[in-house]
Amino acid sequence: MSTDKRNGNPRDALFAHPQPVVDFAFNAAVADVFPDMVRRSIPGYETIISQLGVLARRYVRPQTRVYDLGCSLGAATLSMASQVREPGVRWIGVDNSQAMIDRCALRFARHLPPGSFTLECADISRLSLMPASLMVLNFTLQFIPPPERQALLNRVYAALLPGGALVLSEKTCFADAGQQALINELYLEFKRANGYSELEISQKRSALEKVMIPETLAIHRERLQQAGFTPVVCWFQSFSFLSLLALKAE
Ligand code: GEK
Repeated sequence: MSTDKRNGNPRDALFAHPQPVVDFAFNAAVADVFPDMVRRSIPGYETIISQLGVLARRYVRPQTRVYDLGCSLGAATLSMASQVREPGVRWIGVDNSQAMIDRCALRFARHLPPGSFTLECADISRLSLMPASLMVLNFTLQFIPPPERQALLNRVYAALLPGGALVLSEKTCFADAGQQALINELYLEFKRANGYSELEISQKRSALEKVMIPETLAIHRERLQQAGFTPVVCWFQSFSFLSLLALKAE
């Protein structure tokens, strides 16, 4: 397996050879190349991860929980934990991929104080959430079937403490066909610029088609408002990838 010369991460070549279309799954092969895959596939990923530390400084309260829902290898939590100075914070990572949780556990054990974190292999749409000051859905809601999204956001809102926050990052789509086509083109260039071949791009797109369902910014805003969040602010956007900060009143 080749590695990225800059950081030694195994390089994502999962779709480099012709293969039958199979729905994308977060299995061990994906988990092994995930840092490289996510950096080369999500424009602005590294910026969002580092800025999550800044948002966490503002919203994490002493002696409270912080949930990282769909935590993968825990990059969001590690960034937040590196910035938060409040005492007694409990970091909770949840993912329904055992391969991700196993690798995340090794990282948390290396970088977080013993006893400060919990990792759970579970489906976040069926998880009971405890009170928390901050919740993060960093590119996870897009993998939840759309009819289940409102109920999940309602539960996130209900579990947040007054003054708490949700950070919701998503790949979105545009209602206007012309804007959608333009953004698609630019995103293709981003993938090519990051070394993905036409074959890799098209095979990955087919694998994700039924698994990852982007929606418009308007739909996300409406759902968050319906859950009770106000205000809902878009604090980051790169092409169709954006991140929203949604607050629960004091
Ligand atoms: C990061 N947040 O690096 N329940 C729990 N986890 C789920 C579910 C579910 N129902 N569906 C998908 N996942 C991370 C990146 S990746 C984004 C998140 C991407 C998990 C899935 O196993 C995967 O680890 C994660 O959500 C999505 O900040 O790969 O585009």
